[in-house]
Amino acid sequence: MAKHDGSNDDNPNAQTIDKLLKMADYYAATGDQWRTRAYRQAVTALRKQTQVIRTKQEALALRGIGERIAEKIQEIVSTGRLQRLDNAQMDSRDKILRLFMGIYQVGYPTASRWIAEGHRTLEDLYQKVDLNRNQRIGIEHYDDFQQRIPRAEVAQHAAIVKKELEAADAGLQMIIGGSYRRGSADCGDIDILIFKKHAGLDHIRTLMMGTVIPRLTEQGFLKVALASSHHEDSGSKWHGASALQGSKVWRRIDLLFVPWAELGAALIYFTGNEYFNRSLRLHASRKQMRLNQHGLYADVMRGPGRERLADGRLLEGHDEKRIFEVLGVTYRPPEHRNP
Ligand code: DCP
Ligand code: MG
Ligand code: MN
Repeated sequence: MAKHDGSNDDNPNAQTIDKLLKMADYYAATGDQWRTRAYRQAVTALRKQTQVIRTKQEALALRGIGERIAEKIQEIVSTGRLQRLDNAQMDSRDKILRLFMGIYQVGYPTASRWIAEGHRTLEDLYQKVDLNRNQRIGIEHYDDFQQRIPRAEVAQHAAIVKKELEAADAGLQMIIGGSYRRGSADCGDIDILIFKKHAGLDHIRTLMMGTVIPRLTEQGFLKVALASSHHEDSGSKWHGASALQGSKVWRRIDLLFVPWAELGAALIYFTGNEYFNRSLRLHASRKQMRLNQHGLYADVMRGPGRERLADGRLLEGHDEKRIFEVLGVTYRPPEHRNP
């Protein structure tokens, strides 16, 4: 019924043609016009054949097929595969994986599931996948969130936060943490610790959620709140996005509410980097201590399966330098915490 449309189903070399066309597409996508044309020419030559072309010699005998492609034809017929094509497809899967994992809060499991479901572009995901709100915002602001933030701009965002902290309660204080505190010239996001002398978490949370964050939102600085991926964070962290007046670029901003008693441990945790934190925690556990973002503890009780039964006795939480001291580690200023 259908007219001949150039499809290869009835061609004895259909399998070979299919793989060579995929190679042509691959080279076209990489901008290699010379190889793209060579592969297309080889396909044209194969389509005219009424016999299966099995060997390099048979392929070379055809006009329009050179040495390298002739070898590939033999590889396809004898092994059923083409190594070079498998590699190219792996490369492109890798690229898509990286693209998808670049979406805020999207990790390997989700990204690879989307690829398995046949999605290849951010547009595909946006149109066809039942995304959660964070993922939708992550795609809408993909380029924004991928860009590093110049150090000076981090300071500008922080100054806006500081002004509202002071307006809400003269005692509220802040320190910019993360890569900024380590002295980076640019940052992936804006990390701010918020605390008040002698205040507990509830008091700070009430001021932040009741006053500071609503005000920063009303004035257009905070654009959106993003749900945390960790349940235990809820109540002590606020994740979202902010933008300077007149700028369309949204930045990722994390506000951490810190009890006065835990300031030192929170500073260590939120200053990082991740590897430095890991090495400090390892050091603590070797000394039968435990370090987390709330404090440094001794006599941690463990059950038969090494599961923690109790946090143990608090050794130090408030004083950052003192935590290093109790751990028996020479104090390292933030700029030297980049292992
Ligand atoms: N952190 C950690 N382990 C993680 C994630 C974070 O210990 N898996 C700590 C160390 C980080 C801090 O939290 O320094 C802030 O996290 P960020 O993801 O904001 O990382 P940085 O601020 O260090 O770097 P970036 O410039 O990419 O934001
Ligand atoms: Mg950061
Ligand atoms: Mn952060």
